[in-house]
Amino acid sequence: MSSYASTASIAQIADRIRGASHIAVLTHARPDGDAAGSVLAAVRAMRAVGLRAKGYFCGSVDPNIQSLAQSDETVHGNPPTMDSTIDLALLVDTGSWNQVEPLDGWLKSMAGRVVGLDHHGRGDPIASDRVVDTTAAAATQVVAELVDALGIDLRQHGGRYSIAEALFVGLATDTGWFRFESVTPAVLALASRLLAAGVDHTHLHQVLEENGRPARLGITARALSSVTLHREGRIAIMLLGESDFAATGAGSDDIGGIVNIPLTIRGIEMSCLLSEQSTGITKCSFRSKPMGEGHRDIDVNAFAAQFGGGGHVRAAGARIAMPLAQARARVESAVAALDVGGHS
Ligand SMILES: [Mn+2]
Repeated sequence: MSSYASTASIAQIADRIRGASHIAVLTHARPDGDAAGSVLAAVRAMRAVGLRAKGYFCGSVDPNIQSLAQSDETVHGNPPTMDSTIDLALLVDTGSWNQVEPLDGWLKSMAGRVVGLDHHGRGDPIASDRVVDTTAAAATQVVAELVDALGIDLRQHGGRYSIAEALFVGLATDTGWFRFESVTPAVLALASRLLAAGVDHTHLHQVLEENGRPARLGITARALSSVTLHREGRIAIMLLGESDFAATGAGSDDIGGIVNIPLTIRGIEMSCLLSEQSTGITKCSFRSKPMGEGHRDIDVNAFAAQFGGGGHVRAAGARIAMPLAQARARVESAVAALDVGGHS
């Protein structure tokens, strides 16, 4: 995992793409806004230069996110059926075998014919040629460089939505709609270009953030009523069991963002949401917030790594192959051992 870094330039990735004829664009299972936005922007850009390209999604896909794709832009399956004429795979927003598990056999069969664009600090050498830019707030920031290298206008459409809109979705969702520390002048400069290219940002916000099912209220209430505070109130843990999903009619697509709610409270610097996916698997989401000058903030990427997961300093996740009660015990003991409250 330590050698996960760029092995190629954007220009070299663009050359590999121009030299291919049929490209599969892949991302991590259960694609979020950045993963899906990266896939859709890349597919639209490749089609605009005359290549055959399609996005492949694995695991459950939030219907609001899926609604951003044209029907012929993506294939969904577990694993999806891969066309035998595909001669190059582009992997975006991940480089970890454990995030592409449904496709690992196929990806291994494509060894040497996989290129990657990512912004995560951890990963595996799945893509021999890859650009890993950990300073990018979103993978779509890296994909935007590829679109520019291919010489494609950001206003090119895949039907209802443009390349610019797909790039914006990744940039906005991975920065908490431009709130996180990862927001730099480069992020806002790209956002400015995207708005100038016609992005309807209030429409995209409505589609992605104001479009929940009523069951979301019930599952949110259950998550909040489960909160326990640890380490003198610095760390919140919330638990959702299978019975909570059954009682409220909610599914795993209905809980996005709930993990952030405890961070609205003064003094809480880390929030954990443990949700039982099915008997034997507990999905864990971890978030932290900056506590100001001189404070040694919690790195949830490092925290998640203890459970085989990862992500970013402020947002990470893991899947623990245990039922909720046992996963809770594992996370609570890791929380008890965490070095908190110090100064840098
Ligand atoms: Mn991302």
